Amino acid sequence: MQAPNNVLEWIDNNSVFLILGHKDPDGDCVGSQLAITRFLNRIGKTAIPLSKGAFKTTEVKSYEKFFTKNITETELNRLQNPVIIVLDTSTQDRLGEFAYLTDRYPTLVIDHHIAGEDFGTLKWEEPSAPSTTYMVQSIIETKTGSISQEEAFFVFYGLATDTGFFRFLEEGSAHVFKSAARLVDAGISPRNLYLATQKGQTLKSRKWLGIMLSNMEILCDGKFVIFSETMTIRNEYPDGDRQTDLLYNIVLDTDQCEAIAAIREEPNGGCKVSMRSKKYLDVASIAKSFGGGGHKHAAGFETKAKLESIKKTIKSLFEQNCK
Ligand SMILES: [Mn+2]
Repeated sequence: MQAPNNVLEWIDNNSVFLILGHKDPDGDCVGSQLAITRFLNRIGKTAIPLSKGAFKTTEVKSYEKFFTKNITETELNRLQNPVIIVLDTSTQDRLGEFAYLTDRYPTLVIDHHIAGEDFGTLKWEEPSAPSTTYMVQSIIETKTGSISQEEAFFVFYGLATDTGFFRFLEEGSAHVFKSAARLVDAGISPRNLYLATQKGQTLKSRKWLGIMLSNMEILCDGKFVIFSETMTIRNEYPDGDRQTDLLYNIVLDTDQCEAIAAIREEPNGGCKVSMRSKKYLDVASIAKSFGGGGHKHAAGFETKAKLESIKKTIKSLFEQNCK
């Protein structure tokens, strides 16, 4: 992939960058923010990665220390003509508390999702890219012909986490492996990087898995599964002890399972619902009907409904697809 000329020129023409990502960052968000920061520093530019977090998951926790969490008016005024690069989101409200900065300074948006929102002074959206870091890698390589080991680590981090360590890639993705090969050539160890993604996992999280698995409700001979997480469970198992992706995958990887819904009770009495599907069920359209959103295979929504009542609704939606 070749980074577009107008993106490269934008980087050439500016020297002070505020690097933003979405709130509740994931591995790709953190990886792309830190890779581009290191790269801009390497070519003699100032780059400040900003993020309020929350750095909840083990995947991102250890990178929290690299981010600036607050920037004062005085600090902003001291910067010489700053510009903004937004990574891994193309909607302004996903930026959380730093969104106001994009009303103030010219903004370049780089993302592999297409939101269709009119946002940013300049926008590079590439839905065919497997991760935002993949796009950042092409900027780095197009501009300098090489990538540093540290930059390569952060790029690989985003690529590996967004592709489930390459498991989600389909036919025609040889170019992704070629890019990854260049990162390994730059000196990174995929094994060490995998261990880094698991850092901070607790034995208690395995007990949480056990509780969630023993409480799961199986519908349509295992085609659909519903998890319920009450406040009682949540209070006992803090965020760092919840391994939701692992839970979903353990179940979705079985022969029978097509989709799961995980209902989580919230302190306000309502619920958050996350859904995943494997092949055909479009969970995004279900989420949309409740005012949420997402992709065909991963979507979610929030509701004021109580756990038992939303569970009943989802049960009947799933059962309509039993066949
Ligand atoms: Mn991403």
